[in-house]
Amino acid sequence: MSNKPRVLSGIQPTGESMQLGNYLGAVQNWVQMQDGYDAYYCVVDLHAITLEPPEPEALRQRTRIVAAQLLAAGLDPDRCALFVQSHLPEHPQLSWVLECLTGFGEASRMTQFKDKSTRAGADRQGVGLFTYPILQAADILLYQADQVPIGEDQRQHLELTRNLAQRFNARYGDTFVVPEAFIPKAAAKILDLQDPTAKMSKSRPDAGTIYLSDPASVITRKIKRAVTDTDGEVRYDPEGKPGLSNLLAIHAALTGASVEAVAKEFSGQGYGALKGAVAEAVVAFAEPFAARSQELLDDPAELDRILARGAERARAVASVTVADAYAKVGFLPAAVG
Ligand code: ATP
Ligand code: LTN
Repeated sequence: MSNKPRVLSGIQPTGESMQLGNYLGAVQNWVQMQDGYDAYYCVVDLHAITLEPPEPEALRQRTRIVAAQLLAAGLDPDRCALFVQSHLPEHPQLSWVLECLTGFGEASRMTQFKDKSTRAGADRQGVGLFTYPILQAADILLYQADQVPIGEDQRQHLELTRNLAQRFNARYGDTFVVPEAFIPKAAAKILDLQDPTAKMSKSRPDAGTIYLSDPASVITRKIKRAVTDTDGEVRYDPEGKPGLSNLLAIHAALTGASVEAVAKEFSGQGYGALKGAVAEAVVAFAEPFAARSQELLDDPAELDRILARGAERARAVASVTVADAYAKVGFLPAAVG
């Protein structure tokens, strides 16, 4: 067993591709953290049926697509456990116990639940959307994760996770590591290109979202049409100039530069020059990424083997945590024999 700190994170198999915000806000850090950490990464398919459930065949395909894209982004199955949430019954097993420790009001305060249920119409929503953050807490606590690389929109869910870990530990004795959010600086919230008051998301209109499977011409068009402002000055100012600052953040996150350095490089040039450079940087990443993803998808048997191996490694950790938590709660152990 490794004595490195643990990292766990998850991504939903919603949509036909990851969007740029997923990569810059979260997945880029997943890739980097494979080295210093004992790393567990999960395609959270149980979470993907909390809104309008997809067609079964589409869900299977999307799960493979996200897995292939994570590998194309740089996850290495020899250096991390990449697995599918539904392959481990331990996730809902722990989730149930945590649900019983969560206050109704506490769950009601989750802003993502409020946003998503408002968008879909509250009375059409299943209970799963409400309990979703508690399942997320189980995903994290099962692996005793020290760090959870996520975008800004997940901060509140991580806070709930920490509270549940502390509550369980206080009631039943030390059981769970209390995890910390690992949120990048400039790329924590990549904004919608058409509406820079909202985060880029798979569930928003296409024109403002860059899918990593978009062809080069589509990526370039979306960036050239990104909403900015009219004062013409290139300056990093997320409050006053959200659209322009978003473009600077995208460029910085892809090239490894700071937003200030990018702003300096383009100051005095028009927005057109910056947009051209951002489009070039995104295309330079997305083109080889899409080709590699497709190669991996062309061999679904190998992909499934990688996921089976990941699930096996995940189970070795998750089953120990569930057994410990269930014993502490007082569930009678099943007798052997
Ligand atoms: P949906 O739009 O369907 O709600 P999503 O695009 O937000 O999905 P998730 O699978 O829910 O994607 O998120 C995966 C990871 O990507 C999370 O850590 C999340 O915080 C991060 N993320 C998502 N959108 C952005 C964004 N616009 N900027 C930065 N990080 C993001
Ligand atoms: N709720 C997250 C996805 C998610 C997750 C996790 C992220 C589910 N389980 C565990 C980090 C750790 C979302 O909507 N982006």
